[in-house]
Amino acid sequence: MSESDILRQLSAAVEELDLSGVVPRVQAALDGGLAPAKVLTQGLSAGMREVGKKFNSGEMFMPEVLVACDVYFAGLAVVRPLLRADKDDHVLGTVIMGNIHGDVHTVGKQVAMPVFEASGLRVIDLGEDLTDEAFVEGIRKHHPQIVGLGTYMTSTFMHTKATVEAITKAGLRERVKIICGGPAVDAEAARRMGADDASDDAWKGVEKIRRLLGVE
Ligand code: B12
Repeated sequence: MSESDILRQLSAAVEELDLSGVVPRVQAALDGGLAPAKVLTQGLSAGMREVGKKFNSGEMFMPEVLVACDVYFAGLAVVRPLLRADKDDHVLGTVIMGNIHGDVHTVGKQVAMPVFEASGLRVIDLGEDLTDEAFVEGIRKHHPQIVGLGTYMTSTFMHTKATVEAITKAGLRERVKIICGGPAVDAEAARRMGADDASDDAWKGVEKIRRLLGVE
């Protein structure tokens, strides 16, 4: 089987909600010599991206999206330890990720984090429904170059301003770039609220983070 056929099979496992088939497929791809990063970005994540498109167009419904996430995570569990070993020598930078106060949507963050990891970023998950102070503490503790704000509702996206102000007040704003993520974000509005950028797509988010880090 060609490499592109194997990658298509991995993507299909996620799209077809093949929970029992995904791990053997991932293992076979790795045993066959496919790079772990490729298995994730061009296989499993490509499938998850299709699921997102189908959800937005009404071809798939939320219960199916949640099963697709389970399939994705089952495959990811096999690949993730190998990626960490792969990437230790050439980490692009550290990202701390967390959901802004009042937001408990977890799926988007859980999809975005491995996409970021696969692109060479070290990712630290601070959690959900975080106070502004938790982001300030996260910066002090982990020394990230990037702060990823998970904002999945308009109300929590609008809270960006307060979170950025807290980071500024703590004297930490110059040390980090701030990017918002979620379905309701807008880059212009994010900048007006003091952040640096925003993305409603993890893969485009990686490009934006690379630009913020100055590594085109
Ligand atoms: C599943 C879901 C829930 C689940 C969450 C389960 C869970 N554990 O996550 C439950 C049922 C709990 C829930 C609750 C609520 N929800 Co809800 N929910 C959704 C739904 C249907 C899907 C979200 C999702 O998982 N999408 C799939 C993921 C993969 O997409 P994503 O989040 O956009 O993530 C992608 C990118 O944004 C990016 N990304 C994600 N994070 C980050 C971070 C960074 C830094 C970057 C760069 C990129 C990035 O990467 C991902 C892949 O590309 C959306 C509808 C929608 N179309 O989005 C509503 C939605 C987000 N919910 C909404 C609402 C209003 C609520 C509730 C208030 C409902 C209610 N009345 O009770 C509560 C509030 C809960 C709270 N306090 O947070 C609204 C928000 C509307 C708005 N604009 O304000 C939406 C848009 C539905 C709607 N159309 O009304 N919800």
